[in-house]
Amino acid sequence: MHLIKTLAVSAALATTAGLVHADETLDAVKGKGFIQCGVSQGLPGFSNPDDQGNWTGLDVDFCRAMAAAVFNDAEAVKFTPLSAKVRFTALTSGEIDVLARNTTWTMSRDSDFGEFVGVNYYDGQGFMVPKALEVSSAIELDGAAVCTNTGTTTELNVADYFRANNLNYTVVAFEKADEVVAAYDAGRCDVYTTDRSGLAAQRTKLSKPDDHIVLPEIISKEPLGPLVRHGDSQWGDIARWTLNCMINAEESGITQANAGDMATSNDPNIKRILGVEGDLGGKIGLENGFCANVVTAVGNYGESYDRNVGPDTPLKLERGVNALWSDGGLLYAAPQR
Ligand SMILES: N[C@@H](CCC(=O)N[C@@H](CS)C(=O)NCC(=O)O)C(=O)O
Repeated sequence: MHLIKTLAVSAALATTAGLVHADETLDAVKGKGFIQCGVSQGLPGFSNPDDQGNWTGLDVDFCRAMAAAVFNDAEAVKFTPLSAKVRFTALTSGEIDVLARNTTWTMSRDSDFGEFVGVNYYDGQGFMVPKALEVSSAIELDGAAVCTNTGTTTELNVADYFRANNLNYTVVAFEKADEVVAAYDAGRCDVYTTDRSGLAAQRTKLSKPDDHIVLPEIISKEPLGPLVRHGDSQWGDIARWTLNCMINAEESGITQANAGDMATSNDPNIKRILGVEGDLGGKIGLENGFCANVVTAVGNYGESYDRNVGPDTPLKLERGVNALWSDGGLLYAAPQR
């Protein structure tokens, strides 16, 4: 009797203590007709608005892919630009449904703020300096003024790096990324440090990009990926399998152009990925053809990579560790079966 009462009380407390989001994001999203996706305030290649407010980028494609998975409409998504500092509160408060914003998966974030569903870009932190500084290694940066963003792993890693190497430095930190770029461009600091993909992106905004070099050191692991709130495993599954779908599609040769034709393939794996066989979509509250809808609307992971950050874009990032495992990279999605 006592036990039953205690359980009833804790269930009531759990509800009032904010677990109200559990298992209801999909319903809420369907009710309003779109996904609210938290993105950066403007990071070319990842999430960046043009003059008309049209967003593009690898993270934006992930948001659109989720919209295609849920609504078969990649436009059924709205974007909330967030600074690094406020991004997690936006997720935990319910302001956004998913955060796809060059966010590093760490243990404390995974426990404090939400559930990371995978990695859409494997990165590491680097340093950019003006060529005029005549520095060729980070180890020569003793006494440097370092420009960076607040609320990031970047701040923490740079502190670790300088401490571990007995180097002194001063931080020049801003909440807005464009303020960091402006300060560095104006010579208010000697070094710009962030994820290497971020350096490639922000470099395009400098007044003379060719006057700067990225130093060889990679001082951290930055597995960047989307996350959802804790406590809603169905919504987490939808996000996770949207990402896995894009990676598995690339591995199986399914592209934006051929996704329709591939439905008639004899390959059972391709049939399952496209939902022509099996009921995998239904298991997570979606249509069985959710992945076909994703690839038709947005393309596979490699297509999104090439379009947004690859060698033919201003960021010029080689696939490197972001290649499929079968090509020697780290991208390895769990099977759709
Ligand atoms: N991956 C790191 C850094 C993320 C970060 O916020 N980087 C800055 C510098 S590249 C940024 O996204 N700026 C773009 C913006 O705030 O719009 C983290 O998760 O803490």
